Amino acid sequence: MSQNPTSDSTRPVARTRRRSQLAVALIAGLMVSGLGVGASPAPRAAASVAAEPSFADVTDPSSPFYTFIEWMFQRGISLGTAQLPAKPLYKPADAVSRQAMALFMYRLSGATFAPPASPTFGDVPTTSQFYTAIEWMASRGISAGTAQPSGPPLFKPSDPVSRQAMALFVARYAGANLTIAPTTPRFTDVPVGASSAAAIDWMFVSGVSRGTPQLPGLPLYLPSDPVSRQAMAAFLYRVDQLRLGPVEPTGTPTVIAGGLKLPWSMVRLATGSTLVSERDTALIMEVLANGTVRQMAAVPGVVPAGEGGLLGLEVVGAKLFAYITTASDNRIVSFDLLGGPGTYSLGTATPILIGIPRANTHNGGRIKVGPDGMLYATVGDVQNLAAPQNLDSLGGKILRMGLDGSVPADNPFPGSLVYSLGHRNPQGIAWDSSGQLWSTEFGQSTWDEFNMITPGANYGWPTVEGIGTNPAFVNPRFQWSTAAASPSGLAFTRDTFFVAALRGQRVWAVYPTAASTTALDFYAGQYGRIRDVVAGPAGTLWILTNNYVGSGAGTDRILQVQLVPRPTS
Ligand SMILES: [Ca+2]
Repeated sequence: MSQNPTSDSTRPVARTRRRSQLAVALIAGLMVSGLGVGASPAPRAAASVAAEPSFADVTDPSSPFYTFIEWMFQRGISLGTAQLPAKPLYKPADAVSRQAMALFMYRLSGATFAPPASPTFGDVPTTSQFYTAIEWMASRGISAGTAQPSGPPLFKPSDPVSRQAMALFVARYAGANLTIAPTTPRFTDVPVGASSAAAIDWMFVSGVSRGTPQLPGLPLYLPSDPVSRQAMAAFLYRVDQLRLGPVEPTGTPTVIAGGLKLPWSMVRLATGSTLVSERDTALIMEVLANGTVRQMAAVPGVVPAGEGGLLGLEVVGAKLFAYITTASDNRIVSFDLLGGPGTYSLGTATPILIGIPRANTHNGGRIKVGPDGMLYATVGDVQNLAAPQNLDSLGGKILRMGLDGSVPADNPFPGSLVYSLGHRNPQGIAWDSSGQLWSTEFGQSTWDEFNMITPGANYGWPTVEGIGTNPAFVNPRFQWSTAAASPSGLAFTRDTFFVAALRGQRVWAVYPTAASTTALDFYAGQYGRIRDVVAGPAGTLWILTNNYVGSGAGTDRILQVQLVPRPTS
């Protein structure tokens, strides 16, 4: 072990010393190059700097790591090695041991964790001073250790942490989707097929590490090198910033796939494939991880007309659900999802909910499974103004059902699929991190709505459009002019809602709080009409366009955009 974490483990964590209590000095424009961490955007949130250095061996405020190491101290993540009565030592150039890293990440998480009575790892007994932190790593799925032919896995607590292992640990900690392999190398020394390539790619796109510049050419990541304690400070600081609240799109989107015809909904699968519905062709297209698009299946029974056709898709395990317009109704059908990437196909259709009214417009059509495992569907008023306020009609509602179409016993109206009523044409639903459901809804000619959905609540249509004064109806938490929005798909990722705007031809980022809701628009007019948005790989956002006209090759695309923390004011 090349550093002494004893005091890191035994001294109390300074939980009360949070950044809000600290004198703030923003260190802007930090450039860290040639030191294994790499150039990165300047910190977006203010890092604090104490009146005098906290460590005896990190005293130069102009050092590229000074801010991050001070942050480690102020945040209570590392108090260094005690040198009483002198200041502690941080030992910035030392390698980080795996047990110290476990402790740092555990403290960063702010979690309180009760470790199991029996050890998970063969080399970390309950008597280890790092036992709680290392068991927390295991419980969070951040590290499963090294499997042994017999007996429990080994954690190897004294080993140094390699930069590639670090990438995997922090990406898992941050909740990055690591199932999709990168297709573009970011670093000279990390080929796309490399072990940990997805995690290292996430380090790049999230801005946690941009490697060591090698001009000209791609930077180096140095995956096998040990992580120094100063680099660890920078990594954890940036990871912490990623988790610090809302984000916004930045930069020019990249094209993931093209050739689509009026796509309506997309579902990203854990296998790396993405399934996309095309409204008028009634085809489900499979977008492979490398961007190749193949026709996966034609959904039977779809009769496209006006705004109806093959609309929402959802996948749960090996079941695919589709919201479709037929000759006689809108309905939700399920299929077995067969095969795998490149060979996906559908089994026989099983209708799980028939008789949803249909019309030329206002068909709703979004379906998603919620955190409660139930299937939710948005249904428009189907041009029948009596439907939204009539509990016996499925029109103008958000519905909640079991995966077989059954009525959950805890729905707000006994025996009814109705979850909320008084909607005009809701086409977007998403749940925030607390499990609260939100929805986007097309207004008639004045106000589009962003609603927080409460079971059994009435959202006012057709009596009220947008924010009104009738206490019988729940007001939207935000409203747009229909010219600026006409909102369809809704996604929630990284503490931020994203709204796909059709007529508005842009992506809205929405930030609701208890006190007020703000919204910012991005890419207005640049990519045409936007139908859907979903969380993309590595903390990105995917955007689905809706512009195809005519009978030639498809012109709609899936775009990927980076998300960065919103600037703090
Ligand atoms: Ca309303």
